[in-house]
Amino acid sequence: MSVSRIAILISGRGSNMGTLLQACERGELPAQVCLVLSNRADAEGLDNARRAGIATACIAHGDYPDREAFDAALVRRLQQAQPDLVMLAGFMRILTPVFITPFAGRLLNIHPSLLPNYPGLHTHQRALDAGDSEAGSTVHFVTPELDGGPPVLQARVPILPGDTADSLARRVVALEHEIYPLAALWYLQGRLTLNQQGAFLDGQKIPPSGVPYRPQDAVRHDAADRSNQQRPC
Ligand code: NHR
Ligand code: GAR
Repeated sequence: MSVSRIAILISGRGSNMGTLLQACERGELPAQVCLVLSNRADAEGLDNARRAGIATACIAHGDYPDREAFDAALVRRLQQAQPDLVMLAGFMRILTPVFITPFAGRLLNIHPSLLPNYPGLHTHQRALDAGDSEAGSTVHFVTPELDGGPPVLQARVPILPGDTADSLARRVVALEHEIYPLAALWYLQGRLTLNQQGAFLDGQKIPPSGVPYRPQDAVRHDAADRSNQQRPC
């Protein structure tokens, strides 16, 4: 398979970005990260990307008069990098069709809830407040409807007694580090597509909550080893 180009948009820590970089470096993804783009100059993830020798850019939303002008600047910079796939990884600005239209069908987000539950912000606190027994994360195609694009892949974690939003976020993000590279692999292999009817994996319509994640499908060698220990074959 030829080497594809992934662009990643971040606003903060960038731990999901880090696992995607690592998967590319280890050859687990047939891709290179062609650009890491942040809307915040102080995003921790930018430093990590620079240290890894990845091209980075910062486009500060405050420098633009409105969302559309900001989005147009993002599009211009991204188009220079010629990505095959654009991945939002903790990117915190709502995007308008000015951004989404040029990348429709090759734009993914990872959202820390069991979509369609809890689109938007503060997902973990909302799950705790509702007394839910499970939380999780969903990879979905991005459309103009916030966190409303077709789900691709979903992982669940239990909510445990004494959990706080922080403890729950830690449990969820550990699984995000497995599912986001896997969704990227499916996309780069040409197995994952979006059309007017929704999201498809291997020609099959993906269910409304996404494909349920199975640890044995993990891209990471060490994650796969762990699941083999749980399920000897
Ligand atoms: N844009 C569109 N059109 N569709 C989606 O599905 C998007 C999107 C932009 C970002 C990520 C999303 C998440 O996973 C995402 C999905 C930011 C907000 C938000 O309210 C909500 C959801 C997401 C990202 N942002 C505030 C805003 O005014 C700013 C909040 C802040 O800066 O802290 O843009 O959760
Ligand atoms: C992740 O849990 C991601 O799902 C969530 O923020 C975290 C980012 O972590 N995304 C959003 O809340 C988007 N609004 P990271 O920066 O370490 O990858």
